This record gives sequence, C-alpha cells and structure tokens, in this order.
Amino acid sequence: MKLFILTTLFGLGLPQHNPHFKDGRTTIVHLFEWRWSDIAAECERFLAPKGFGGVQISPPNEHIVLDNPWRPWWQRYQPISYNLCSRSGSEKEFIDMVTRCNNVGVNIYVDAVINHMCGSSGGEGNHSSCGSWFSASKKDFPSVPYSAWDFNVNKCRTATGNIENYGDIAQVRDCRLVSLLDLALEKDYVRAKVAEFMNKLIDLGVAGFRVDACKHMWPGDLQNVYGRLHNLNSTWFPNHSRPFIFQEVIDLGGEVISSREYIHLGRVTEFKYGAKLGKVFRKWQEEKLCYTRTWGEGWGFMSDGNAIVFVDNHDNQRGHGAGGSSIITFWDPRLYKMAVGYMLAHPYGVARVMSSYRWNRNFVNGKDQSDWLGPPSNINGSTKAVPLNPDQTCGDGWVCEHRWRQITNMAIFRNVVNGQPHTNWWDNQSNQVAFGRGNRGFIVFNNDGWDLDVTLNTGMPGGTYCDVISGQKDGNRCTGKQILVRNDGNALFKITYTDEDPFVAIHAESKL
Ligand code: QV4
Ligand code: CA
Repeated sequence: MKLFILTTLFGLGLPQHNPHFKDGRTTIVHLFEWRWSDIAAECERFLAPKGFGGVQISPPNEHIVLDNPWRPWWQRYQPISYNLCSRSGSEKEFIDMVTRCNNVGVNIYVDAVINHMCGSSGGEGNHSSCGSWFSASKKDFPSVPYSAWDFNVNKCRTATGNIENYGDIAQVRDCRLVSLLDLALEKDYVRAKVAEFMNKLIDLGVAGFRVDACKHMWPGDLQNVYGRLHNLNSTWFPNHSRPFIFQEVIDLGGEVISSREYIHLGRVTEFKYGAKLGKVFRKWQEEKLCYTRTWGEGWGFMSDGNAIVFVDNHDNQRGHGAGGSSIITFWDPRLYKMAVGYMLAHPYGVARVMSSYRWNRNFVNGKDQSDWLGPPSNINGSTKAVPLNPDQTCGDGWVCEHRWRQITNMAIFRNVVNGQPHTNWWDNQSNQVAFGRGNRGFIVFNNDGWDLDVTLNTGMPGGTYCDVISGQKDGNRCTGKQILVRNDGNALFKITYTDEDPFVAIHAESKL
C-alpha cells in the first residue's frame, strides 16, 4: 500500500502503465488489419532493426463476417467467440507471430473487444471467421459460451436498448453501443470468460492490451477483470511484469464520462492530443505552433504517465468515433510527417504511430460513403499480403506510414533522446519553433509561409550532424542536409517554406 501511494505521488508509474519496451525502444505502431504472417516478417525485417517497441494488432478473436457491406474493416469489432481465428490468420499463425516478434524484442499488444459481441441484427448461422454457429437474436454464442443471461438487457433503460443519450452515464455503459450486444461485465461468469481469453493471450506472450470501448464499461468491472490477469510470460519478460493496459476512452472534454475515471487502471488514449495538434498544424482557429511551448499537461491533457498519444487512429482517420475534422492523416502527407515528427520528438506520453491502408474515398456532403472499406483484399475476401517495393515502401494499397523515412527516423530519434528533458525552446511567435531533448537531439519546424533562417542553441556537442528528415547518416556521409553545430552548441538552420518537408532533426547518433 505504501509503495502504491509513493509511486502514485511521484509518478513513477503504476504497473499496468508500463509498456515493457525492450532495449530503450519507445514507439508502438498500429499495423491496422495486417495479417499475422506479415507482422511476423515485419518484426524481423524492419521493426526490430529500426527500433520500434511494439505492435498494436487488430482484434485476433473470431468475428462476424458480413456481406453487406462487403467485409467491412469494422466486422472485427463484432466478436463471435474468443477463438483465435480472424481475418488476420489462424491461431497457429498468431502464435508464430508472437513468438517471432518477441524473439527480436518487439512487443505485441492485442486490441481486446470485451464490451460486446456482434450487432443485434447480426443474424443466425455460421457467418463467422472460424465458422462457429451463433444467433444474435437469441444472444446465443455457444463457442464461448454466452447465452442471453450474459448480456445487459434489464439494466438498460432506453426504449431501443441502444445508447440514445451520451449525457446519461448508466446508458452509455449498460445499453448497446450502435446496437452491439452489450455484455454484463458485472457477472462473475462474464468476467471469468473475458479474463480467460486475455490470459490465454498473455500466456502466449503478448505484452498487453488496447482495451476497446472502455467508456462503455464501468471502471469497477474493468478493475475486476484486470485483477484476474496473469503476469506476462517470463520467457520474454521479467518476472512479475503486469500486462500493459491502454484503454480507449474518447474524452475531448465536456462529457459526463472522463478519462480520469480510468487512469488508475492503466493508460488512457489522449484524444485531445491529435485533435489539437491537427488544429495547430492546420493553423485553424488562430492556433499557432509557438503556442505549443507548453504542449502536454499545459494544454489540459491528462498527466504524462497516464497518456497514450497518436496523431490519428483507425477510427478518426476515416470519420468514425470522435476527434473531428482537424485530424491529420496520411492523406495530407506533408502535414502528417510534421505532426508525427512533432509527437515523436516531444517527451509527453507513450507514442503510437498509425500504419494504414488506402481506400477509395467517396465524399457525399462531407461524409465518406466508403469509410467502411476493408483492407486490400482478394476476390474471396481474404486480406492481401503486404508486398515490398524495391525502395522498401509497401505496395498493393498498404500505406506503411511507419516506413516513411521521416517517420522511421523520428521513431529512432525518440529512442536516442529517451529520458532527456524538453530544452532549448525557440519560436518566432508564429509557426516556426525549435526544441531540444537535453544534449541528445534537436528539432526545428517551419510551418510559416516564409523561410526560416536563424542561428539557434541546440544544446548539443559540436560537430557535423545529418538531418534525419531530408535524409540520414549513411556511413561517414549524409544523404540529406548537414547541420554544423559549433562548439558553443549554436547552429545555423535554413528551412525554405516550400521545402518538401519543412523541418530538420538531428540527434546524437546522426553525428558524423
Ligand atoms: C447500425 C446503427 C445502429 C443500429 C444498427 C442496426 O448505427 O444504430 O441499431 O445498425 O443493425 C457498425 C456499423 C454501425 C452498425 C453497427 C452494428 O458501422 O452502423 O449499427 O456496426 O451493426 C467500429 C466502427 C463502428 C461499427 C463497429 C462494430 O467504428 O461503425 O459499427 O465497429 O462493427 C464511440 C465509442 C468508441 C468507439 C467509437 C467508434 O465510445 O468506443 O464510437 N471506438 C471503438 C473502436 C471502433 C469500434 C468500436 C469501438 C466498437 O475503435 O473501431 O467501432 O467495438 O465514440
Ligand atoms: Ca457496456
């Protein structure tokens, strides 16, 4: 108890807040809708060598398979059982992925959908990813098994049984989110089944969970479930390691359910981060980059040790969930690289990088009618592999933002400056800013409509450094810009506002 109070007071971190990154790594990448066999290969050939800390995977358990619309990505948020066969692969492939990623020091975090099963109009039959029979109308899922008793029915007070008013806390948690059959997590039996599912994954070697739709579950119920979880598998993690938990709660302020209700249980998604950063880089509502001097708690975000941060996620990059129109995605690559670069350079929070697939957008009155489109697929609905182009980018519609040089190099930057304070801030009172991370790294942005040409104190040892945005260090030369830091730490920076990427970053390991 004493230790608990101490760690809370001094922000040393609660056990379930620790991502258990290996070897000083710091960044999670969400390989949205990737197949397990592709993730296994990506861990070995790219993520480990480039220093990524872990992968958030799509839900691995059995899900509904829908024809109308055809195989939408969101069918995976409609569980049918906890068997490990999904659009991403079989249980055997899942185990192979976890083993191979762990063996090269890359953690796997599972997207756990535990608030609900499929939608109430999900029909009856075996249109499910492992072929298990179920009946949505009878609330019968024999492969778990769950029956009608295991769902919130009488607890929900709305006429439709769905959430109708987000201002009513009980409704949000006891009624159905967009008609998804809502599990009665107050029941010992349901808690035990959910924990059994998560424990199976822990025993196979996963490092933790992104817990879906936490706003729709009572914190006390979650606390009970988390309390049942095993420690991480000691083949790959230190003894007594608790699973890393990060909870999806969309709290942009002004709602009756606050992210604060969940922070003692694990980290929580800080949705204000991407929404605000989007406004700043888009210069909406008079926002300016210079105002980000106090980025982090100073902007009303939750405390650093509780936050998981991201520029966009799989929902708000296509208009689902909340976050709004300010969110920047790969569709705006120039702004996106800057925003992700800013996030990875800044010390606040555990950072997650999005890795997406392209889809044919079709806007009607501002709404994308194709926001449901699933991953690149074959005619039979199976997900396509991720092929690599000769330049190491991905083909067949996979965007692979994490392989964009600027983003990969900033993930490396974050590792190199890990633990260093935010220092040597400079701004022009507009959209040109710079900051350092102790004496390990320095970054300069020009998001104004005019050139930047200024000498700044980098706080770094003298020498010639390679900019890791326009290129990188390659042996004893730079493939992009060179930055000469004088012995007093000062360096001249020039960033033309029309540059392809109007920012420059140097770090201790990019020194010639
Ligand atoms: C529709 C209507 C209902 C109607 C029903 C009738 O909306 O009112 O009763 O048909 O059949 C899909 C459809 C949705 C449909 C529903 C049930 O889009 O139109 O209901 O299925 O058939 C993803 C998608 C959802 C999708 C869901 C399940 O975003 O569109 O719903 O998967 O397939 C809130 C939450 C937050 C949530 C966010 C999106 O607080 O928790 O909305 N985010 C997470 C995930 C998200 C996922 C879910 C939660 C649900 O990140 O991807 O939703 O697991 O802000
Ligand atoms: Ca619920």
